[in-house]
Order: sequence, then C-alpha cells, then structure tokens
Amino acid sequence: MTKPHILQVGSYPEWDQVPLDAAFHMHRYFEVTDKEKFLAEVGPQVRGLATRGDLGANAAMIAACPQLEVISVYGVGYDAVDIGAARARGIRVTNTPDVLTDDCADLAVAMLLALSRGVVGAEDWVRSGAWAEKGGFPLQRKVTGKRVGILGLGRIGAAIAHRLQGFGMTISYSGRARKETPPAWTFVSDPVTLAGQVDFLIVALSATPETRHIVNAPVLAALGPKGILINISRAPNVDEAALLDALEGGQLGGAALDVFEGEPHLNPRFLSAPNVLLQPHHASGTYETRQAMGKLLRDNLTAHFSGQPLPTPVL
Ligand code: 8YV
Repeated sequence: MTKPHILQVGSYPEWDQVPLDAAFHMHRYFEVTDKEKFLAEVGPQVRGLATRGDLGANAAMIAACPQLEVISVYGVGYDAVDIGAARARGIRVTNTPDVLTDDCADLAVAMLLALSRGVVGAEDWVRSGAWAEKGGFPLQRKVTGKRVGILGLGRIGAAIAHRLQGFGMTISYSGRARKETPPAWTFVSDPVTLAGQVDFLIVALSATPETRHIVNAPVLAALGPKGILINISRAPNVDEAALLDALEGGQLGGAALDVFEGEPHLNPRFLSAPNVLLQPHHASGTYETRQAMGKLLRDNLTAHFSGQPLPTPVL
C-alpha cells in the first residue's frame, strides 16, 4: 500500500523521525528554502500534516493541501493551528495532552521556587566569589504557606495546584467557569481580583483569541510589587509591554517565563529586567515526555489512516 504523504512542518528527534519515515512519506517543510514552491509541489499529494505546538499550521499551509485529512500536533497547545480553516474542510486535528501534564506542572513549580528563593542568583553568588567577598546571599522570599492563583485550571493548572497544596499554599483559581475541586480551592471569576489576592499568579491557560493579554496592566498592578508572575502557557496570554514596564518600574516583584512573543528571539528588555527567570519553552522537555508525545503524534496519524478512532482528537 502506498505510504500516505505527510507534510512535516518542524523537526522531531531521531527516535520519532525513523518510525515516521518508515510509516509515511514525510515531506520536510522545515528543511527547504523556497517553502511556497515546495508547498505547491507536494501540497496536492499531502493527506496528513505533522506539526508542533510551537509551529502549528496556518490557513495558507492548509489551503495548499487540498487532500488534507488530518493535522497531528506534537504538543498540547494547538493555538497555532488555524482551527477555523481545518473545521471548514472537515480536517481532523489531534494533539498530545496528558503525557506532558506532569512535566509542565513540575517546571511551573520549579520556576516558582527558583525565582522566589533566588536559586539562579545564588548559584552566581558562589561561582563569582561574591560569597567570600561580600558575605551571605541577600534574603529571598518564602514559598510555603503563601497564596497562589492559577489562571486556567485545566489539566496542567490542576496538576500545579495539587503540587502547591503540598507546600501548604492557599489555592485560588480563575477561568471560564467554576470547577470540581478540593473544597479549600477558591474560584475567583475575575483575573484582577484573583491577582489582588495572591503572592504568585501562574498562567496555565490555553491560548485563544479571548485570552489574549488576559494578564494586562491592571492584573499586574493588582499582583503588585511583591507579586510574582509565572507563565508556562503561551506568550500572547500576557501583555509583554505591560509586564516589562511593571518589572522595570518596580510595580511587579518578578516574573518566571517559559514562553515569549517571537521566541526564540525574545524582547531584549527581558535580558536586563530585574528579578526575572527566563526559560526556553521547555516545559515538556524531558526524554520521557517527548518520547510519549512523539508516540502519540504517530499513533494519531496511524489511527486515522487505518480508519481507527483517534487517540486524542481535538477536532
Ligand atoms: C511544544 C508546547 O509543543 O505542548 C505544547 O503545546 O508548547 C510544547 O510541548 C514543544 O515546544 C514541542 O516542540
């Protein structure tokens, strides 16, 4: 049987590329220079598209593939896929939820602890000789028993909250609706009110047009000069200009960020902003999780082309 033609938008580790090449005719979009010409040549035979959460599939790419049946996303966030264009043509869309929930929650907690306790600065304090020269590292901020607000209590947000409950923290959350939660967790309908009640605000929302800049100047002002923002969702959920203004002006205590507008080319103001922890969009970046994501990416494609139910459908 002819192997289905798949447009591969971005690179995958070798352990995914080998089985993909064995099962499908992979057209490596990311390797060509003239992408428009490449799409015109291979698009008509493409039946599937393999992409990543950070890369997605825009309307032009989808339109260039008139036989496209399925888009498989390596990642839980499918905001970079033009869902409207896919829906209009009845194209299936899948992602890789659940297998990365723990890693994303673990990194959110690690970022909160690292920033609040100054772990990166303390490492530099030792390495630079400042400890011997200047004495003890400056005092930092306690985490246990503090108040945390989760913006978006989905799978990842809830996993973060369960972890932080272990630190004796008071848990509040905001989102479209109240959720079934442990009784001690408090639902707050408005992000500004939530931010005003917490020491740490963690953004774990899926990115949609409705959530764009949901963390804006009023939310940051409510979080305040001792408040810490943590974003492991998507950059557009945060108004970066307002965030940088608040950090530089001392109106926000600090920020730990795994995602950035224009990543990997982030706004250079972040490099000199006070009390920020910068991470390279690696919340799902462990061997175990990325191997599970790759298998789920392949399983969705294999299921589609063998007429089986999709393991993790979005659309
Ligand atoms: C990316 C992510 O997919 O799961 C997501 O939505 O953002 C990440 O896991 C990752 O960058 C893989 O390329």
